[in-house]
Amino acid sequence: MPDVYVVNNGANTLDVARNIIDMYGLRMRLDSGTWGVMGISMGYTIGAAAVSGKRVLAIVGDSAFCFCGMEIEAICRYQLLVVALIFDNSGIYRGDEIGSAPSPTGPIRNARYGRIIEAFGGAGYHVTDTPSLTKALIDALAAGKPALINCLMDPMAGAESGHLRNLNPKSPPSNTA
Ligand SMILES: Cc1ncc(C[n+]2csc(CCOP(=O)(O)OP(=O)(O)O)c2C)c(N)n1
Repeated sequence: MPDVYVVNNGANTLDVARNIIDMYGLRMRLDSGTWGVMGISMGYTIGAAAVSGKRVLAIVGDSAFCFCGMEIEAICRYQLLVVALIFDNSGIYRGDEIGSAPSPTGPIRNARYGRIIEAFGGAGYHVTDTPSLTKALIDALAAGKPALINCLMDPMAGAESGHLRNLNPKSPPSNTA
């Protein structure tokens, strides 16, 4: 997508998008950098849209969005050319096992994030498969007004990001001799 800024935040959502989405211009892809700090996405998005006047596509995990989602109000107030695309697996890395009790740290299951932007006059989409995601994205980018696409995913999609546990210090073996 030449001429569209991409902002990216999340864990798997960040890792995968980083690897597969091409960049067509210098500094047209903004993300949280090495340590993946959550909550930067809507601020970076507003900055990129306000300064450049160009369209901005923010691709974010549902947890990442929850850190800063109310900025959608500012995006609508200033009528910025922003499309927020939420990859909603109802979890951090991944959602809960089907049938299990909801984890206290994972975002709410089956949320309707599209309704947040509708409250402020933007366009909300709710999609559950690839063809409807493609159509919503094309329509939203063409519409020239703030939009939010909630892409509901399989909660089992995803893995621990970065395998950071491999880097944690390990206790020495206990000396029982
Ligand atoms: C400020 C801050 N708090 C907490 C974390 C820990 N953290 C790492 S990834 C993540 C959320 C990832 O879930 P999501 O955004 O839904 O992306 P997914 O992996 O599901 O695609 C959190 C809370 C962090 N990186 N930054």
